[in-house]
Amino acid sequence: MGKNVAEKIIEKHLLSGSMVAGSEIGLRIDQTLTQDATGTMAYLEFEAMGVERVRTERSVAYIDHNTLQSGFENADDHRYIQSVAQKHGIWFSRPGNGICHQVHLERFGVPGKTLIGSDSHTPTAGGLGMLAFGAGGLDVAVAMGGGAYYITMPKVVKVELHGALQPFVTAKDVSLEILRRLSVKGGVGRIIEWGGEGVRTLSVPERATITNMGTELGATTSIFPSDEITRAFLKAQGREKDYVNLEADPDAEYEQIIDIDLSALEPLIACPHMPDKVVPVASLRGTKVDQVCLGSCTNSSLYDMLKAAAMLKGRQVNPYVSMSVSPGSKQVLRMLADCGALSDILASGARLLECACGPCIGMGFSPNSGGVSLRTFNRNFEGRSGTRDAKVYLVSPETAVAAALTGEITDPRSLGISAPDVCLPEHFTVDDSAILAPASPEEAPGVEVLRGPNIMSCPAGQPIPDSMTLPVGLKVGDNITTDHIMPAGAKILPYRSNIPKLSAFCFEVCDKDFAARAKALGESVVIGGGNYGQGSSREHAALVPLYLGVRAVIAKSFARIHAANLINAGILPLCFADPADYDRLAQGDELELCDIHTGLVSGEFTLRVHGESIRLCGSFSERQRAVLLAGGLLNYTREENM
Ligand code: MIC
Ligand code: SF4
Repeated sequence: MGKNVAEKIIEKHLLSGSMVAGSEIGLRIDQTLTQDATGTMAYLEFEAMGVERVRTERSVAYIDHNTLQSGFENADDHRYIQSVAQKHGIWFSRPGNGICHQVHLERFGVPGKTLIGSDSHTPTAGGLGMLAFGAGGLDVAVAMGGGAYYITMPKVVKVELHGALQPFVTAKDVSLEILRRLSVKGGVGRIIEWGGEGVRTLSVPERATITNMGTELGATTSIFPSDEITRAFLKAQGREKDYVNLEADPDAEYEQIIDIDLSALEPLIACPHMPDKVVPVASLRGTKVDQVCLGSCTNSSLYDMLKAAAMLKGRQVNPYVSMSVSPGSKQVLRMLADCGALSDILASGARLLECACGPCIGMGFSPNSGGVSLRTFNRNFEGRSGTRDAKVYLVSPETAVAAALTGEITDPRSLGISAPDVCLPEHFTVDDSAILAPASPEEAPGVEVLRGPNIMSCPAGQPIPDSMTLPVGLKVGDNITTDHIMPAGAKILPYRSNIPKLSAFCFEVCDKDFAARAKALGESVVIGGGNYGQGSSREHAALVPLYLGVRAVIAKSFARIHAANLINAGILPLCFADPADYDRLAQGDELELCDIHTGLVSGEFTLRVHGESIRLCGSFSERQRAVLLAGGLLNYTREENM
């Protein structure tokens, strides 16, 4: 039987398990990446494992999330990451060099290889035909140490693309269309493999926009084939030697095939506060806009920036709109400058921000009170922008610029101007001077790892006991994101390396008193709805609750990376056997969980509350059981190595 692209890569990297959907597989990981907001923890964990030098083919540490340095904390984090990278064989991308996913695509991604990154948008590299996963920092640390990365073998869904995009309709609209159809839960347990004749009409940056937002579908990862277009991109980056052809066999099988006719798409927009609340841009025509942001790992490529620059050229941003532009990398920025497009952007009145995540994670440029912000980003969760009552919409660069020019939501096709006609260059300007090589194995022992006073060790997990009596510390609803559990933004991000400090903000968006209450309770349980923990890969959304004494989370269902992070932290994630039982629990209830160890094997658990029983379930692999019983992955890995 023929194989699809995902299966071909998995088969080559399979260390344990078999490629049967639903069973646990262990994968050999060729490359890893980290960014600064999750990186300090990942490297502290790596150090705790006691491995001298990374065992991957390539590991890269990026600084891109918190580059504000509004205090010593981040500067200390950057210095720590730089020194730990140098010592342990990791490449270091300096602050200002760009957003990890954009730079990785340009300089390091290799078709057919595996990559895990401590950032949920790591699947961006799937635009190059790489099998790339977002993961918790601890999983990345283990992979750097040469350990396998474990996932549940996903089902593979094919999206068959037909036709070609019409003027002003973009790859971002393809992402929004699939979100409109499948929702933020539609990709859970699935790999989205893009194929069909329409693939040939999409450049690598466009493909990367699409694989990037597969994360918002909850997909395990997303991938494109590697073809002549991939070769041309790699060649233009001076990396043609990294090219391999990778396509699905003609008789490859898929769980499901979804058809999208690219020629039939129109400009789309995701409304507040979920990426799947998608409607046609035209349907919101005339809505007043306060702010427009161009950038993020979804839409900050040279291609996106050149299109925006062409539309802005000779025109002025509306006086009531504040527009920011954050190019994805130093390469993009330099090339914009060299060809004059940067001058067109600046002359229009747009503000240039650093090549970093910036406003996407609330690091500055927050909207005004109740403001409407149109962003080319991938997430519009409540409060993420830094302004609680802001209304954030997600759009393509073309739709963003149309709104910046008119001051209101505008279908770019109605502007009466011709669509930008942009070709990718034959050669990108390659300058890797901001990427520092690690010390040689001979020099490494002499490198001192530099730590600052804000860098605290990570909290230790406790082995899961056979029975627990726990009060419900908090009950939340459906689609709770990691931005709810552990918010980010300019005020909080500086404490990513300081869990005690960070803990004061846990669940702040849902319940300001949670942190103090959890501390007072000592140990507690959180009750969640469906798709609990969607969004970011930040393991802080598990480590901070662990620090606050959360021993278990009981939800209708979990997002993949967050469930893995809970297990890695030694917190028990359980589901309601009957989701309707969610309504039977309330904050303050005293829950009794018995025979947990038997339940870990059988997958069935019984909860006693108010003298009644509620059935819970959780299917754990043998390895996950051992991790929970050891009190988390760090303890487990230490025990394994002893
Ligand atoms: C995000 O987009 O939410 C982040 C910030 O990039 C996170 C990582 C983090 O929280 O540090 C992600 O997507 O994993
Ligand atoms: Fe950075 Fe935003 Fe991309 Fe996360 S989604 S990596 S914050 S640009």
